[in-house]
Amino acid sequence: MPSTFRLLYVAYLLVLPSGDSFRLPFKDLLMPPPSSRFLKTNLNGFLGLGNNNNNKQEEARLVQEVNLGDPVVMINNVPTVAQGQLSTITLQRYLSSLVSSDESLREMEGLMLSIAMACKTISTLVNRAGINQLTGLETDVMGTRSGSQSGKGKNKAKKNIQGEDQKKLDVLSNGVLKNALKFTGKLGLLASEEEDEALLIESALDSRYVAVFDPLDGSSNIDASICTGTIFGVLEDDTVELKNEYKRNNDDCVRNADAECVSSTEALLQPGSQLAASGYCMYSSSTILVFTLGGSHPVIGFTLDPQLGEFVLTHPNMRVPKRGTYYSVNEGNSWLWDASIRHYIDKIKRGEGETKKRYSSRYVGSMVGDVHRTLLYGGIFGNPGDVKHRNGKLRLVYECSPMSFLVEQAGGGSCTSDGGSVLEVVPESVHQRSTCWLGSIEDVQELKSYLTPEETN
Ligand code: FBP
Repeated sequence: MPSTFRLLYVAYLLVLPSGDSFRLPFKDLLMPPPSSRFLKTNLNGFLGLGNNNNNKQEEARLVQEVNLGDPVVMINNVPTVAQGQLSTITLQRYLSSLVSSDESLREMEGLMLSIAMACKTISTLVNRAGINQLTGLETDVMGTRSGSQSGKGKNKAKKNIQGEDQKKLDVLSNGVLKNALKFTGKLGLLASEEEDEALLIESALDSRYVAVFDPLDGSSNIDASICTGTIFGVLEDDTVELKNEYKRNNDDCVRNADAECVSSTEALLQPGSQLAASGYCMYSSSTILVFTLGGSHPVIGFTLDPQLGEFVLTHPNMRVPKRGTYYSVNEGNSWLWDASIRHYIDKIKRGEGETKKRYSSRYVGSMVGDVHRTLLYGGIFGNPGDVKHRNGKLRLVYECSPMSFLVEQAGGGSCTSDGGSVLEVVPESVHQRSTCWLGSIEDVQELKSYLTPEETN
């Protein structure tokens, strides 16, 4: 903000005779010593820190003015915020700067803004869950909750296709994100953890993209207000021709060149390496949206400024530290794990791994929370699978693939429990499960040396 403007603004604060609370600061000035508080409250507003209620609109107007005006300074596709300068780069401003230098990203801009809007809404729903009685299980229309004091047990919790109880917020978040994506008109197919079948959007069949998402990951933690998140992935749709033929035939079996029957939801069953974008939004002490557009684009993070209601750039170029000192896995299942995995975790716990440092355990039980911490601090997160659940608990299409794509784009690594690449697994169904490890590149390589000793020795 130009210095003349600053001076004008301070003058504006000092001489304003209006009847609103600005009198307060003026009054404050007259009564030293709270002058520092006056400076703090108002200059904070001036600098966009904004904890002086009256300055909010003024602040939003100022930031908005800046947002629309100046192009974002990008260095190697990474938006730069000058040292000490507060970020006034909102998600909207960042995306419009990207599009101004690469028109082919225009559709992705629209998609990302809709995803962000949905995440803002879900963030509010999650934050106010207790206040709005949105905690607890989704029940059937009869409305009596199973096991409730009333004892009318007929009604039972609704379950998704994986047989998991659906939380009220699972269903609500699913509705919010599904509609936000549908209304972009840029997606012909959607797959969600909370939808039994893939959703074909007739009005946008020949769209360039399809999307996959877990609307509220870690929802088993929601009633305890522990962090949860939304996970999403966007894929290019290489089956537009097929889907148009499907529309013509009105039959779900369309023959491809090899006369094989190809379902109209084929575009959703692509390996993670084909993702055009992926990310998550974490609902915790802050609401943070982290995503990548792949290619030469960074992994980038925006924090929701509750005052501006805008996602503001806070993590311009997220890189996973090469090595960490944390492991994040549900050790409650360790007795069911393969020996190689038990051996690896045992070694790093005792400080007998490659670094000879003892690793500490950190496990929230919400993939988004555990992956976000791993992205920032390094180390390794895993859902390894075990003798009871060979393929683990996580879903390949809308949990493992989008998160592995993101972590690898940030310089980290990922693998399955047999040491293979998560991103090369070709899904056979939308809800198939997969084992999944991801984190610091050196930690993932060390793990792989236990999983596939023959390859690494
Ligand atoms: P959903 O809520 O989307 O079903 O999430 C699955 C999840 O809660 C992940 O967030 C988490 O990493 C994992 O399951 C926890 O699994 P476990 O109960 O085996 O520790």
